[in-house]
Amino acid sequence: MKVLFVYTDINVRGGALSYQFGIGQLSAVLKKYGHVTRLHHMFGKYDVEPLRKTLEEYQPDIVGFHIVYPQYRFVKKILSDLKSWKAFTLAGGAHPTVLPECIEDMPEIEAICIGEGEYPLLDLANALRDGTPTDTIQSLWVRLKDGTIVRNPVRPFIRNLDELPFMDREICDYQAIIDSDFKTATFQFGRGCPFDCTYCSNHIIRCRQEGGYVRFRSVDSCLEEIRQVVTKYDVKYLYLNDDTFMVKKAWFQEFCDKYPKQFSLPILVNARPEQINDDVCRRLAAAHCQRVTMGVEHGNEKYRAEVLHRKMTNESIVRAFALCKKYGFKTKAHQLVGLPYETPELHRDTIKITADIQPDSFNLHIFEPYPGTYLGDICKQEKLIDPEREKIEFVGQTDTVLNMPQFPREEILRCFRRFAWRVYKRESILKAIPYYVYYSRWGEPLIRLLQPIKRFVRKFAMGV
Ligand code: B12
Ligand code: SF4
Repeated sequence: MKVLFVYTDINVRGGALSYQFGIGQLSAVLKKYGHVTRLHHMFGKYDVEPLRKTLEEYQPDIVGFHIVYPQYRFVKKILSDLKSWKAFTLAGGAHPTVLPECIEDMPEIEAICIGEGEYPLLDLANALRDGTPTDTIQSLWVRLKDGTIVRNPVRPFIRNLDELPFMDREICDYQAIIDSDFKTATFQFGRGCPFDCTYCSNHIIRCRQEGGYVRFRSVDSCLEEIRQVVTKYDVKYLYLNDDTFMVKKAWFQEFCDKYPKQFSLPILVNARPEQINDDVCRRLAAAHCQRVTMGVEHGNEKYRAEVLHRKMTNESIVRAFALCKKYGFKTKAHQLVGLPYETPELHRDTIKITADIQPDSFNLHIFEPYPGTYLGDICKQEKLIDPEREKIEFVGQTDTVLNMPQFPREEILRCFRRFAWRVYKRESILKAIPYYVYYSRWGEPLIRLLQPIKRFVRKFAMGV
């Protein structure tokens, strides 16, 4: 069977191309069992014409959309703009997993996949090839001809990730993706996260399937995947994009022991501040770690614990960043503003903690409520979402859809734009200025304009 994946990446901040691990994994499984795959990546601005051409030329048997909530509106637009769909059309990804009822709003779609899609999609491709029923496949909700929806049970999480082939990176121009992010290849060695942050979808995704959610490939298999990627592509950095790289201690230790014996490329990792200690840093240093990214998200301890369910002290955050710096790692922080119940006074605590930790770089996001998540549902119940603003298209996480009298939109935008200045002005004016421009209203167009020299801009602003 010929399968076409559609990955929409529209109005995403920063201008770097991205590799969708889910599609890479699905494609590898399909190919292993004799099916043929192709990817259509709609990047930047919405334009359906190239996809129309691909459909005419490729004539797929199956079209599979990957959907995250911020991209959902574009997928719906594609479905209605292209009207008649000859192929079996389905969707999977975080949004259909969290909110499978979205199938009701996509009449052109024949099925949605809840949770991991490797085996459901393989079963579907095999069933279409063999002419067997497609409406009894586990993990798929399937729309019948009369419009009724069959809700099949969802299969458990895949227990052993090593049984999956390595992700298919040939489905896209993978070298272009590496080049667009400063020669960085990304890897996802595990799945799942044990924490319950209320703004994130993990706490729902975890409940959709039975079995253990947090899993990793074996270290040897990860090293083999790295070897294949660095042999084939021109790579300078490896970004190990797992939500929580250090969550399984024994795995983490084995990786840090074995990696430097085989590779010398710097690695970039994600962590939670409470996971950082001397032992972890020593191991990371041995494994050529160059940067540690940590979510701080909010600077007010009580607010962070009660509203975001991130129960860590400010002291542990400050200590974690200081320790990383001591070991010579670059640090990056993720922060949020414009959250439910937040006030400008509470946001000042986020400025304060970021100024205290002085990360080499940071990402400040304006909170976006994802339906079905704990915080997304609170926004809905408390009618915080402005229906008019929800219709507007804007670059992700640079504006708000919330209408909160205690923290009006204009104030959220002001906080967003001035954050970098407030954080860096005392320590480094040279850093404060480019960041200030980046977070200003001209930041996004300027980034696109500066694409050819962005490596130098980054070196100047972040020192990496
Ligand atoms: C790595 C990652 C990224 C990377 C990689 C890009 C990508 N799209 O994967 C980067 C940093 C670029 C990124 C960007 C964004 N991300 Co992100 N990301 C993740 C993360 C941490 C892991 C995803 C992953 O790779 N998992 C492993 C792979 C194997 O699983 P998977 O992608 O889910 O795919 C499996 C199933 O979903 C299913 N499946 C997926 N697609 C399809 C299609 C078909 C046809 C079928 C049958 C099945 C199927 O089968 C796959 C294999 O089992 C998740 C958190 C999480 N736990 O999911 C957030 C997450 C997916 N991201 C999220 C968001 C919002 C974004 C951004 C919009 C952020 C922004 N504002 O810029 C962008 C959107 C980019 C885009 N166009 O999709 C949200 C989605 C929320 C939601 N409810 O929809 C998540 C869940 C995190 C969160 N905060 O809740 N992201
Ligand atoms: S630690 Fe990160 S990935 Fe895990 S639940 Fe929190 S925000 Fe989501």
